[in-house]
Amino acid sequence: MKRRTFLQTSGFIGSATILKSPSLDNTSLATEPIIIATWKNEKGTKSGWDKMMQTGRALDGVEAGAWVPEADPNETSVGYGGLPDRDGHVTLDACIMDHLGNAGAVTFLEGIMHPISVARAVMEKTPHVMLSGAGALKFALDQGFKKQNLLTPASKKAWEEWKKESKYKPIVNIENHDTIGLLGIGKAGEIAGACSTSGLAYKMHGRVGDSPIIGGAVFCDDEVGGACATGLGEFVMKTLGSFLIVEFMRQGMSPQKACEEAIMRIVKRYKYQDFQVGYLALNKKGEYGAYSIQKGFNFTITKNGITQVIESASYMS
Ligand code: SD4
Repeated sequence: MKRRTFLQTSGFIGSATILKSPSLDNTSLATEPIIIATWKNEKGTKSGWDKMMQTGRALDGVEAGAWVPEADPNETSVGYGGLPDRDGHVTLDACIMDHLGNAGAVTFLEGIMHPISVARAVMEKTPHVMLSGAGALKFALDQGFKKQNLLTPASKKAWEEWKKESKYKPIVNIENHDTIGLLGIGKAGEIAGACSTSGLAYKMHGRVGDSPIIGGAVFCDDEVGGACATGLGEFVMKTLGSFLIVEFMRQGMSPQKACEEAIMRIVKRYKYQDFQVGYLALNKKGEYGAYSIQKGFNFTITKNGITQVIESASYMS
């Protein structure tokens, strides 16, 4: 029996849809719609904004924002064109979370251009939060996603160059990595978040980073706000950064202060700082903040249809 048929006959789809169907009527209007993303992602936030203006929903906005780098062959950290692992496989991690606390994620997924939409399907159409590897691919295919080769000639060439030296050190280049993390506030004032990546270039086969981890790369709580992460995922995972930031904001910290405290948690606990982590936070008033370990982290905002790229403050000057 196909998994989809199983879910339908077992009643999972029906019950999941009822439980998870977002109703925007009961959220208090706190702010103007806004969409914010890690790195220089103007096309992503703009496209997410446009989608959000059509449907009103933050969840649609953050998903549509992620589609842009996922489909862009020149973005070497996300989806199509992503740099492969050390064995030449482009493996994808993504997650999404809505204002009701529903969440979906995929890890170690190969051959699907839009992992963010598979993550959303996991959230909306299964009783689970996360599907991985072959199981995630099977679910995606059952849902109608098409399998394709995501390793572009340029990324293959870069990998072949890398193989000549094959030094395995998980360097996250400070300027040139573009995992997309997004936070949005929709027309009813509700918050949602998403993240999509092909992970660290030349990682070990099977390595999964923070990007599909709810509470790691993304966390939202509609009473407080949301946070998302980029950079060396191992440190985001070990400190559960996005969850931590939302909890700091719950205690009254501004988004800026909360990002700073979460970065300091990493800096203090793991004494060395030769890697990058960047955090972005948005509270329900529409205030945002960002902070990173190294210089060079920036983020993009679209609000009132106007898009801006802003340089983040950082711990290392
Ligand atoms: C990871 N956090 O897989 C991701 C990498 C990243 O921009 O953010 N790259 O660890």
